[in-house]
Amino acid sequence: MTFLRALAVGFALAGLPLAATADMLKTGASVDLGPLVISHGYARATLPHAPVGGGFFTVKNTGTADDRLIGAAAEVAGHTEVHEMTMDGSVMKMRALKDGLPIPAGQTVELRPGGYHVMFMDLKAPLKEGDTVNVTLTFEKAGKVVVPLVVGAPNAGAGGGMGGMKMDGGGSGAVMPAPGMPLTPALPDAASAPVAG
Ligand SMILES: [Cu+2]
Repeated sequence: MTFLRALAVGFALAGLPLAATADMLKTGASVDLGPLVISHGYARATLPHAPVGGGFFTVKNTGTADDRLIGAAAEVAGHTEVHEMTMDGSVMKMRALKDGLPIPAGQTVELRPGGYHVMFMDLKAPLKEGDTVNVTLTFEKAGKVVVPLVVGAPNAGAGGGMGGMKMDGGGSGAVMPAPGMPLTPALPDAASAPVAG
């Protein structure tokens, strides 16, 4: 394995963008739920035996009342959580939003790599590029809706976000190491590779 190839593999494992892929990003159909419009749904393909995967979409609240995303579920996962990812210095951290994700009236909230996302935990099977994953979202006021997420490349959605570029490269599926699944085996340099943006 050449160094460049090894580096590429390392980047893929780390969820870092190899190249701008925004133009190729396929997303699911828009879904209406009362005053909410949920669109641009996609997920990232996962490696075999990867325990977790990330899902992303945009929620527009066209109403006059605030709402809140309080839950998510998918058949592909043992359980699904709504997460927030933030940068603590150069370290990516994420946590479950115990009080849900606010969707303020008149505003649009984007779930994207490096930011808010739904996290599929205890995956029953890998998320395969080209497949569609249906995620059931529960909103505090609007209720439940099924949203299709088109599975893209492992780095789908990287590098094309609007604003908040410093968070790009946050492969949500890659920052929750599981036992026996090193993120960047034998690639110490990958850990310090610059984050795009
Ligand atoms: Cu997460």
